[in-house]
Amino acid sequence: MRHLLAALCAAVMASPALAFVPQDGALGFQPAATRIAERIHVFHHFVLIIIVLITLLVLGLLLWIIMRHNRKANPVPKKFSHNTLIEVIWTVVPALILVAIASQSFPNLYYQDVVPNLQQITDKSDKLIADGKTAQQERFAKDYYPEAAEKGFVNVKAQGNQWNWTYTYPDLVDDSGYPLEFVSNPVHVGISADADNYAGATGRTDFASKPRNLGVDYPMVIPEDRFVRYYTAAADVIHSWAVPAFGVKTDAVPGRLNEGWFLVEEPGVYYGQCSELCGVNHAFMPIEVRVVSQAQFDSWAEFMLAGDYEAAYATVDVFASNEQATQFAAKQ
Ligand SMILES: [Cu+2]
Repeated sequence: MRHLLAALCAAVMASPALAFVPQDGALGFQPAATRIAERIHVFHHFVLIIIVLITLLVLGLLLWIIMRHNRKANPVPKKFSHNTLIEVIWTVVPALILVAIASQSFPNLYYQDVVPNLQQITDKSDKLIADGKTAQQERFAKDYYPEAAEKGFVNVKAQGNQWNWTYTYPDLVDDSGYPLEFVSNPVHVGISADADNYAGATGRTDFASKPRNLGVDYPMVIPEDRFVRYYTAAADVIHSWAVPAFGVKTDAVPGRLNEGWFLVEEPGVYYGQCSELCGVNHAFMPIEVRVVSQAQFDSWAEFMLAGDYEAAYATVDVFASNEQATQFAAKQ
């Protein structure tokens, strides 16, 4: 038993990366890797409870009417058509339910939609600490990460193309002043055997091990514990940049720049897909995001700017877990 445990530990320690991918036969969401996704999951569970209760109530009413008010059980029906009390109830109660749902939904919408003002976060956190409001500060920090706010944004633009993504890092510029920009291509298009063919052309050995129709050759890379402000744009038709574990999905519209934000605490490989029907290869423009330590991110950026994509990829191939809890589902 001890040997088995040791072997298991070794296998876990040696695993190159935590991968957040859809599981065969799984139910529910992928684990939440951001506070945005956590809040979406909590809201989902809240609404699910309401839906179940309403469905049970309607089912109960139906059964009651079928049993008690059929022709056999109730041969002489009463002939009234109005009941003020019941009409007030079935108007007011649904309205209150909607108000309850909105009260949970609107703060979440605002939270994910509005890119936070980092200076305000730092100021507010400092003020709460200065005022001795520790509990309040902790609650605030859970949503707004004051420590990360001090480090500023990492900016990334994701441009949808028929059918791949171009990632641009406007803050990472080479000696000539050009920002880091590269194309992220799928390693499978359709059947999985394609990966081997594609790998043969590039000399890469890891393509076949990537999850089918989710892996890319050069992923988007971001540092852990940093506010990421992402922009979406499109070169041709409408695409949508979406990563389920981040709780993020933003349309990429030609001629328009959309924006959003997220912050990931747990290093790992996170997968998503284009989520707006964009043409014949819509199913084959996957999104792969690697969240790594700041040091790894910096050396990745250096290699990418120097044009050595393979060396850059090697720096983000393996990384350690921060053991950050992800909510509501088991990690792979
Ligand atoms: Cu697309």
